Amino acid sequence: PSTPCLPSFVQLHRPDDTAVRAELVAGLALSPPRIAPKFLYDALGSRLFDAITELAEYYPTRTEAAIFAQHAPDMALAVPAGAVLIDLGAGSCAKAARLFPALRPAAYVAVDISVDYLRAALDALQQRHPALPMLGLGMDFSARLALGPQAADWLATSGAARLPRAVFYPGSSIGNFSSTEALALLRQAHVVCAEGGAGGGLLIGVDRVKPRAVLEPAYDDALGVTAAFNRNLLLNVNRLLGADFAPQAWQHVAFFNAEASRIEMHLEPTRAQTVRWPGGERHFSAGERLHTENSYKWEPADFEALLGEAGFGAVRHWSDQRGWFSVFWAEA
Ligand code: AVI
Repeated sequence: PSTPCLPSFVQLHRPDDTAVRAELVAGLALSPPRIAPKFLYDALGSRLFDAITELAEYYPTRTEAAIFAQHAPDMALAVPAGAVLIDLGAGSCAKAARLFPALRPAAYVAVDISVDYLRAALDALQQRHPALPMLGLGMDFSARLALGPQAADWLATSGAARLPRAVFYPGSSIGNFSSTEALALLRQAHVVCAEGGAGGGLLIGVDRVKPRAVLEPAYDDALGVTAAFNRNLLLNVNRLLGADFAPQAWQHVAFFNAEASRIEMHLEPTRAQTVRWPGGERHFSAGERLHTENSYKWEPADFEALLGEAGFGAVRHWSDQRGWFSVFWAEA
């Protein structure tokens, strides 16, 4: 019997503390001020997001899961078997793992900002799939997506260098980028696919435009979990910057901006206040909002056009009965 694989791990360049502080200070100095949504995801923020996906109001996760469950056999006809499955923002790796039986990948690359988050998940997954080579790749692909030479070496050693690549980007995480940023990321994903063997492509989940009455509660739930998720960003900024945000003095604001086709999340101070950190401060007048996230909602035709602009070819499209969410396979 062959020896079971052990997952490999590579951590690429991580922004240092000075760069992170500089990014936060620059965002706070803007008018209106903004903090990038990646700062929502410290350890507690990631748990709060997991809780959001369980909420009755938050339809995207379960709608996408139902699309994958229903159409996996059809997807398996489009996505080449024996590909390298490259999972962007893998987290617990659960979504990709559910697709292993249908897609039968030859190797699995789980990409997340930190390999520390991936370690336990990949170790457990490797136990369940002992013969599947697995790599945990730590990088902030929201800044730039490229696998890099260490991952290329690992693919070569695993005999996977010339296999087709299926980049997997579920959850409508692409919606947290503006169309310009999304296009840049999709172009980079296209390069990653094109560097593998023929037949590769991108399997991506995208949330769609729908009535405000459905969208807004999904981002402002009755239990206040999304409010806690949003306000927790202030605690993360306090830790990273040494700032003194008082989360109880900020309220969660979320609404659908129909003109821009996006949910906007903001934090609004309930009273005028000055926030201080070593070497700086920012005065907020009452009601002066801190913008923390956009979540773009796409019409399928517009998203298909974006895929084409990014260099992808033929596109397959699956949706749910209500037309709330879309999954696309776009050939490289
Ligand atoms: C991760 N991302 C796709 C979520 C979304 O729906 O935009 C983040 C989120 N923000 C508030 N609720 C969920």
